[in-house]
Amino acid sequence: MTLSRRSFMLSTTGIAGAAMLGVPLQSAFAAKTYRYKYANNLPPSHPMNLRAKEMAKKIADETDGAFKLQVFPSSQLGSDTETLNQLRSGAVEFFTLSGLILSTLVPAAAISGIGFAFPDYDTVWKSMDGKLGEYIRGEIDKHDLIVMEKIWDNGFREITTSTKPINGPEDFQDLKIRVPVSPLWTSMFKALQSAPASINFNEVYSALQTKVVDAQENPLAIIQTAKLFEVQKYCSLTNHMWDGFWFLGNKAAWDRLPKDIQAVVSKHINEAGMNERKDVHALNDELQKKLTEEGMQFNTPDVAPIRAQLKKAGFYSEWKGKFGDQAWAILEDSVGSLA
Ligand code: X2X
Repeated sequence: MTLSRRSFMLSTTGIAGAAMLGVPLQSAFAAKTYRYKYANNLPPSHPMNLRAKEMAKKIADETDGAFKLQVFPSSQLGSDTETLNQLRSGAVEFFTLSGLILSTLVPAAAISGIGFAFPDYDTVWKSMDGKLGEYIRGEIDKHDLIVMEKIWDNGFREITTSTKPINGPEDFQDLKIRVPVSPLWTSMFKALQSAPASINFNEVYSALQTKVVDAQENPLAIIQTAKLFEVQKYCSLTNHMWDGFWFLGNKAAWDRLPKDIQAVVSKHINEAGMNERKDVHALNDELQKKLTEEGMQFNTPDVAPIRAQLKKAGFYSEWKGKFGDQAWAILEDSVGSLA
């Protein structure tokens, strides 16, 4: 068969015909190839990056090389604040970001980070895959960004310090604690009467090492993979907040992709997110033992008085006012009453 005849057959018989004729399936995708960047703030060994690498390979395979995703872990392209700007300008096409940090652009995205809102993972996934997540994604959509349906897990956050365990509300007093760059985080730790400092994640290790701050809070999977145990002694299991990463894309870059490529890309990103959730959950269950071996000392404080302090300080009523009654009702429908 001559080349011209083959391409004639391809255009008239379509994909199924091409496959029967043994013509490579890549012809089903656009002749153009796309190379997109995906940035995140976590170490290469975190499940987020292990799953991202796997997903990039699956996408390249399934598009016969038409779509190549380059993964940039560890804030290689800049801090979260900088990368969010690059995502908006299109310098970076994809970025995973905590809803609380995204709230500097999309205020409603912080609502899932309200202190002690989620009692357990069941409630997290029911809410984030349900009405609450749908509401937040709707707000993100208004901002020239696209967002994948499945939020990736960061986890329930625990407090580490170099100075003392957190046993109750009094131990938060004047605590020099690093928090991500986000009004909700700062507000929560101010309500606990700490002295929070907003620092992007790429500077957390050195901020702890040089004692710019004495404490930070993150899920165990991060304390382990970012080696924060090297510069922190105590870990208090407060589970004070659940946090997840929205998988965001630059809207113009997304709209440039042919529909068939979009479908393959979003399928694999969402699938990888579901797998990452399982990985993180498993890690957070098993890491206490490993981190103890690394020299960390664990304790499990009673969180009721800590939560009571947040209420007393007006934290919940202040944020209910900021998010508005409608959004707050969606949150309480999902997680139960926060009054
Ligand atoms: O900055 C953090 O602490 C981190 C890694 O958990 C987030 O991205 C919110």
